Amino acid sequence: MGNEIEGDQAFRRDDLLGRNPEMTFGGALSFLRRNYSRDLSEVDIAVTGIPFDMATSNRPGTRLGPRAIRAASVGLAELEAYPFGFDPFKYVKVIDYGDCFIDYGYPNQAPVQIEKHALEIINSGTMMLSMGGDHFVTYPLLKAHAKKHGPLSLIHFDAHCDTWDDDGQRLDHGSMFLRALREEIIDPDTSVQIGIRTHNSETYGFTILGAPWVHREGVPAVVDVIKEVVGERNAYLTFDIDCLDPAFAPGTGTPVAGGLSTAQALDTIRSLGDFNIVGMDVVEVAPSYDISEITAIAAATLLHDFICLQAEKKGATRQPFGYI
Ligand SMILES: [Mn+2]
Repeated sequence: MGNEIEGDQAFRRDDLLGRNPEMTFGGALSFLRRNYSRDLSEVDIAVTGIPFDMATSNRPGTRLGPRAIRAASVGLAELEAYPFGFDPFKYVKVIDYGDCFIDYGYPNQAPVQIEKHALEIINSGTMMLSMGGDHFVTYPLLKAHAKKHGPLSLIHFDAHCDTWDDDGQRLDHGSMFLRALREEIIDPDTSVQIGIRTHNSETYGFTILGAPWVHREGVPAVVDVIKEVVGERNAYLTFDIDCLDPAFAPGTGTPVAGGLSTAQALDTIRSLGDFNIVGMDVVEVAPSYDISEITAIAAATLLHDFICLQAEKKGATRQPFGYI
């Protein structure tokens, strides 16, 4: 597995598995140093950026999220994965698929471009992990995934429920889950929203685990509820980085106090290995407001850990290092 090439694995490696030596401070920045490629044959997971932020209600800048997450991922691209204790790339073939092309002059075309980009990947049988972009991008991503898998359960981490009402036409990062519900591409009765701390007069049938509840009851209780509500169904995982407290994710457009810690979020994600999650995104990373890459590192780690869960499905087993 791998070969003896040193550096710039993003375009020099000739094997999708394994890792080669790389400078954390140099080299071409692909996600986790995986090969940049658009060849989906034999690929298990394609990671791709969706640099769209024209549906943002408050501070813009998430179009720069994918490149920041790629840069922050370098620290996770060496050593065995923690706390898993294995190299996920011995088990899963992962590529960096580059970014979805978005013409900023025609924002209304973006949903179609994003859905088409997603269908290219998932229709080949490859799992898609997306880096936003504002949270609106999840709407076309969900549409694409529902075309393949049927109506999906949503496992949704966020400070906001994103179910405010609109006219069905707006590009708005706060209304797309109500639209998705009305279009029956998600099923609220088997969906959970976690970390919410903004009021909405309607739940629309979602099970809502507010941030205060998560702090009081703890991560195992969160996982129990997800098990009960989502169960074995096909689910889509969407992680709005503003689910994390602004102390842990300052680099985002609509921060809200009182959120989850990065540790709570990672502990939760690391407990989702038994679910049938068909796709994932991490959205709303806005590097201009970030400090010392705090937010981008959290986003990169969430995606990295989800990849490790897929490696476990392919036979990798956790090798704990001390008490974990
Ligand atoms: Mn959101």
